Amino acid sequence: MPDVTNPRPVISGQYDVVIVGAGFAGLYQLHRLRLLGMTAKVIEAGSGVGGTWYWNRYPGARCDVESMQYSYAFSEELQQEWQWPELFSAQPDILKYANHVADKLDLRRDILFDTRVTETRFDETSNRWSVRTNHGDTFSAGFMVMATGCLSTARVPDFKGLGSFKGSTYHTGAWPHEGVDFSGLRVGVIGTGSSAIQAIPVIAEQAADLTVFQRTPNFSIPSRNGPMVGTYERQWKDKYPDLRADARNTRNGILAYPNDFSALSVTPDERRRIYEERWASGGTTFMAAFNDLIFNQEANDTAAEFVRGKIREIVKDPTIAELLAPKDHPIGTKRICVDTRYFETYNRPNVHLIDVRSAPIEEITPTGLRTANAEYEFDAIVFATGFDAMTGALTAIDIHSTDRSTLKQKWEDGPRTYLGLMCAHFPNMFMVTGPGSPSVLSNMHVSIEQDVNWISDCLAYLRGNGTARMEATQQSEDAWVLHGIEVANKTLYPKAASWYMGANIEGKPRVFMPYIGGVNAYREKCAEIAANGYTGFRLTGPSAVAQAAE
Ligand code: N01
Repeated sequence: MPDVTNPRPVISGQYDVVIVGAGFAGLYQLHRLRLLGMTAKVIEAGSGVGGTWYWNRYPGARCDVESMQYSYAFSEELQQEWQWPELFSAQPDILKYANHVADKLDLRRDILFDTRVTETRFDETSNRWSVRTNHGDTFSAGFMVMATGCLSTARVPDFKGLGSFKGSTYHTGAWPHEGVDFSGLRVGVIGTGSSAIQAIPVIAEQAADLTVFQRTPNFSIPSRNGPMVGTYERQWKDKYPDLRADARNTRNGILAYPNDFSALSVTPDERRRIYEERWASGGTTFMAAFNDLIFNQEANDTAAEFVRGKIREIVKDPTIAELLAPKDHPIGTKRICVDTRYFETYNRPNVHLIDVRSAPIEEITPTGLRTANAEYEFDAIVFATGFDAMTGALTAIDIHSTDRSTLKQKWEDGPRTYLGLMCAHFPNMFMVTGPGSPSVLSNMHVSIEQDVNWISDCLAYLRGNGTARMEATQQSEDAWVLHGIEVANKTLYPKAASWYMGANIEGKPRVFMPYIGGVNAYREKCAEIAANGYTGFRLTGPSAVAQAAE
């Protein structure tokens, strides 16, 4: 259906590749295709580039991978010229960077903004995709690259009375671009995930009164953010290519200087010393204190208890401290959070914590919300309730397979892919950081470059070999899904009701979605498959790219 709220002339066109999304994945993919001399159109729902950093503008939004690592590595010129103002970058600085890259590489001329892809169909005769948008546009492309992001479908739970609230409501993942002034307001925040943990300390400073509704407490480590230190920046820039290569060969794509020994192999005093050291240096590298924290419950318990102890030290009210101390999942198995004075915020007189595990939210009311225990009045409610993660953006599009089902139907029992890059019965459709790839368990920039490079090399190979059609075989997909489950089951991750498992959405299948075998192992596997002529994929027909270029 054409978008009648925002009409514009309908557009059509033929391209070698249609890319969906202009976040860091889509931008780099466009750049790589241009270098290959292929024609491409990027279709982007937002009015600007940046993906997740375009939408997530909530107060305090910041990346918890440090700035020197959370950036593109493909251009030495770019990584030398760009200067990050802080050790961990704030959302406006990351968005500025995305815009700088788009301008520097002159990418905007091939991006169609304010447009959503709604439906795609593969024509088996021409081996081309037809792509439709919410404006009624139609594009034909030899290949599609879905650069739709892993956390791009903001989700508000289906609360009774939603919409009845007379005040303002916000979702952290779709924040107003003009910002929000909470001064003097009574604010309710629902959720205590990464977004809430960043937003709460900032909102608390502005609002007259802030009430946080917590269902599951989260482990959070102080970021120790600060201004970029010149000597530190220099250390990185002097050795960027080597350090980037080292990062690619780690489990998470982040240089975290892990200790390669068990938490149980040292004395309690030594263990505490190591945890104190990691706590003092801050950030997600806390989990690299020992090599078995995600594999061994007993080892994990030592880290979890250390962090619970810190929460009890920081939070003055022992009842609140106990509510904030996570006990229902191993540390790190729900995405570990990184904060700036999060736990300290609960010592403020204008901040209140309500446990909605014991007394769930029953209804949003015209004046606020009601839990099983009490009624609360607000001027504004912030939904920090997360995303339909990993699959939501893809299943929102009617992507039709060659066997008459849609991707949404195929993934009814959980996502199924080969390497997170392709699916059986969806020829010529690649995904960047798709489910079944390390994606959200890694530095996204590292995984994006890995996937985009692999896809681009693959497209060049197909063109060079006169191949029109490529798809994952059912057998290779089944084997990869099984392998993903086996690897996940060797860790403690499946023990948590996390969004990695689809557990944040009622009715979503409980399947561990990202690949936890490690960025390094995944990278090797992908390289080996390509080197062997794309084993596990079926390659057929005359070149679609050549046809498109004619
Ligand atoms: O979302 P979440 P997020 N009643 O799903 C709660 C990345 N990120 O936007 O845990 C009451 O983690 C829900 O409770 P529970 C990062 O990968 C990165 O915070 O399901 N509460 C939870 O507390 C992150 O993991 C950065 O019991 C309800 C919260 O809402 C991911 O994005 C910064 C509820 C949702 O937390 C998502 O983070 C921010 C209900 N009915 C985000 N439904 C950085 O790089 C849900 N909740 C720093």
